[in-house]
Amino acid sequence: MNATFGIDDGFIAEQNQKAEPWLAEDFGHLARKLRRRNIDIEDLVAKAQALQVAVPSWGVGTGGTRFARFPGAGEPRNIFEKLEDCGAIFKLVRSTPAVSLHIPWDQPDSAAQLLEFARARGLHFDAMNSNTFQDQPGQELSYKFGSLTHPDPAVRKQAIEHNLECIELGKALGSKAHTVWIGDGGNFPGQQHFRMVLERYLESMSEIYQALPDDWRVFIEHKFYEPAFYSTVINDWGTSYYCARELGPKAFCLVDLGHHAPNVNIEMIVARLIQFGKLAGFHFNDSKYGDDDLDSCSIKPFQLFLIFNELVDAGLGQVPDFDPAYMLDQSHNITDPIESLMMSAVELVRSYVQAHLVDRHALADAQEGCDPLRALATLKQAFTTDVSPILAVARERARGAIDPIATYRASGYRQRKAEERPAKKEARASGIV
Ligand code: LRH
Ligand code: MN
Repeated sequence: MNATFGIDDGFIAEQNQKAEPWLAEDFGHLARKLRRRNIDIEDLVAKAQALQVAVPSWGVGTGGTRFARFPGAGEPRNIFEKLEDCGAIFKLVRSTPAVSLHIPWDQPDSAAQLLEFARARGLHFDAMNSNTFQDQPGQELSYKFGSLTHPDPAVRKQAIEHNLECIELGKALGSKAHTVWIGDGGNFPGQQHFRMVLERYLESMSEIYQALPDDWRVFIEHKFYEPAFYSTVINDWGTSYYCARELGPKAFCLVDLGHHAPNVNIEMIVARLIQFGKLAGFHFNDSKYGDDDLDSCSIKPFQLFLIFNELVDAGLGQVPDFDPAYMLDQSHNITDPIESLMMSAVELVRSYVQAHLVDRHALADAQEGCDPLRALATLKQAFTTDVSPILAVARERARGAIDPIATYRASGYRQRKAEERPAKKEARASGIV
């Protein structure tokens, strides 16, 4: 692969110089404010640097809806160009060293070559993702009426084998987890026997479970609807939890924030899955209506803070084997995906650091003292604390950008990629998908 443009540390340091004076002032001021709360700001910088988030390989290309997709300039055309963009994001925000692959979208010719390419950019591979919600060219049997729960055992076998291939590839790439999301369900009352299809799901998943190496985990991802619009086999956390328990200690429940009906109390679902020892981790995004896959923290920032409040409380409470996977799963239809992913990664770290600002003694006091307003005020004090200087210092000390978006735009990365990656002629749309 011939040399391509990349953002170098020198350029980032140069851009940071402009911002250092005001950052030092803001950081000093915040340090004094937090000291009054007996909080050492350096502890929070360390926390900010500790949070690691995985970027979805499918998130660096422009997303779309069934109505249209408006490709941007310099779209990545293959997994290597996707990793290049993930590398640029990591260079600037320093909290995204992991990439989650989706198979077969990212199927490499050589796993070793892909691993080397990733490592050269400081990247490693997080959970693998299988795909039995689309039919691939040349695929023998269709997933039109389901995959792991399809009435035809041959289709279920085909879907199981695909998942086993994903795990084999993941082993070669150093991944330690496999995410299974299936769109199986029905569009009509009577189309599926609800109890039968769940039995079939467990039968199929137990074959996938058996193939897991000892140090791997399988993540079950529930979703309340879409692509099925009447019933979905794995539709909520309760069904996911039941299946994870039935499958065994290596099975866990993945919470994609957009996979819940509006106004569902997701932070309480997180607390339950933590308590039951079955929280796999997250696909972070935001939404207003359905599975909108909007940028994390763009619609409901307080909800994201409340979720991290549960995670930090569990972490401080030394909940055994508490090791949730943090992944973004977003679709960027109108923004530069790199900018959206950087801003989302920054907002996850922000919510995590703010959750460490919660005065847990005061909160417990208010809870046990039946003082709801004081409890809310204790959370709000943390949520309304502007921790931006901490996040910027954490990035800068890790040779990242104080202002990732401004530095990215100043680098001209997107324009350079537009030159390096001439756009493929898009076929004329022939109707809505
Ligand atoms: C399903 C989902 C799943 C992925 C896909 C790209 O809505 O969240 O995690 O496989 O999006
Ligand atoms: Mn998801």
